Amino acid sequence: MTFIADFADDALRLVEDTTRRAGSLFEPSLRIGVTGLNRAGKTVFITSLVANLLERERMTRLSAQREGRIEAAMLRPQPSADVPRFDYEAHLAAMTGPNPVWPSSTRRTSELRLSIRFRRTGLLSSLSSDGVLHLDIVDYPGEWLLDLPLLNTKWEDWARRSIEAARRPERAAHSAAFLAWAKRVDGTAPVDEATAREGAALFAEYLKAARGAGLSAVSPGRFLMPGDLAGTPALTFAPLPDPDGPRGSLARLMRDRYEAYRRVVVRPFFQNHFAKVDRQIVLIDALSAIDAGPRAVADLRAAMSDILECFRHGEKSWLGSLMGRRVDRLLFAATKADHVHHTQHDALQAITAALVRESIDRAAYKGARVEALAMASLRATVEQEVREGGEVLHCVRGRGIGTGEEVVVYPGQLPDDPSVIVEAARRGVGEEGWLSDDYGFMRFAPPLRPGKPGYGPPHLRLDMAAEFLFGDRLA
Ligand SMILES: Nc1nc2c(ncn2[C@@H]2O[C@H](COP(=O)(O)OP(=O)(O)O)[C@@H](O)[C@H]2O)c(=O)[nH]1
Ligand SMILES: [Mg+2]
Repeated sequence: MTFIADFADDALRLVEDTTRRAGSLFEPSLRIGVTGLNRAGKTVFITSLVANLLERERMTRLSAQREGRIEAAMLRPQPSADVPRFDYEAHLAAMTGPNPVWPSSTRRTSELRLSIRFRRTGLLSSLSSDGVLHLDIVDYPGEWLLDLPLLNTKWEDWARRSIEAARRPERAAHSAAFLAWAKRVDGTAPVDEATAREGAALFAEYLKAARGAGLSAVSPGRFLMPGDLAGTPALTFAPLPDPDGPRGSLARLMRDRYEAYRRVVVRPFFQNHFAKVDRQIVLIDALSAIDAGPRAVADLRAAMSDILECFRHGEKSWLGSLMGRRVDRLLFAATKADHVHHTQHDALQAITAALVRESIDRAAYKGARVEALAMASLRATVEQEVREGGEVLHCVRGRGIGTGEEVVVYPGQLPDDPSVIVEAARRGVGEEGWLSDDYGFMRFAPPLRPGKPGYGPPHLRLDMAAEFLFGDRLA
């Protein structure tokens, strides 16, 4: 009986494999990972990208669209049975309804399949049939990517480094309560669950506060984004200044749980989700970091370099065995560029590129094609010039969140030379608040009734992101 069951199972698997292979032969699919830290703009990006691929008049920098070769695009059932569907309809309704609001925040992985039928380019195109490309768009928290180094870090090293990080000046304000706990407890004392839980809670609070204050390179990721794992033993640990202890001690319990975290959280994520991605976009809220000052920019740079590490697995044997395919295009996109006037977009893009450039150069990076872009998934502002004295201020105008009233804001001026900001970040000193005083308070509601038939939601350079991520696959 077992034999037959096994056999049936194998046969089924064989059929599945064959269909998948046949499917991929005639109708290729491309898995696009969309990531970024919480509130970087993943949900808005996916919603607007899909809406603009369904209604394509605003996508002229996507070459297949410009050349009139896209025949149809439609949402189709996704291939992964175990990942929730991205709730496209609800998010679009929120953003483009009669009283537009930003979509509600989500904290888990989700997926959506959009299939595009297009005419091929080239001499033989009249002879060959239409092409079909299935885009599988996967949304996952960037916080989880920052866990990659844990796979290769022993408990003792991780504990020591995490305590050191907590003691850094820019984190001191957030970590005091946790550090006091760490100082108070004796790791060699017998296990006491209440102490472990207290430590884990204080550790998580510190990480969340650091993140809330604009720091980016904060991990372990699930302490910020627990998903379904909140309260499990795998998330009930914290680093100790003295990480060694005998059997049955608190330090030993913490070590076992750190190991469990690596085994049941980090490894499966990289194996099951990350490893399947073909192309990746990393959304970053560079403007907020710039506004928060050099330390936040330095931290963003560190986070970007950690993220970039995840894509260099070709050079690391311990990673290579974990990862299947290899991401061959990677886009770092500074989002919410509609917060500044278009005269600033190139500067924003240059700063983003400079932040990535550093880690690429440092690592003699030979992996994916990496690019930087300044964009807005949903453009919430229009531009306005305001004369003040003899000067012209480049302002943006939009509906204030909450009130819905029109406001004109001068967001400030980014330096033309990106090295000014990158240098200040490297030294960790320099002027706080690059942007105007208004910038930190600035939040616009989505624009009123952006929809026209044939036109998706208004955006900035979203079509350039699309061209980079999959334009070549529509040829
Ligand atoms: N002005 C503007 N704001 C944006 C844009 N994209 C995202 N936002 C803002 O950023 C917030 C977080 O975006 P969301 O997509 O939910 O971030 P996620 O946590 O990465 O999924 C939104 O609620 C908006 O306030 C954009 O293109 N323009
Ligand atoms: Mg989201």
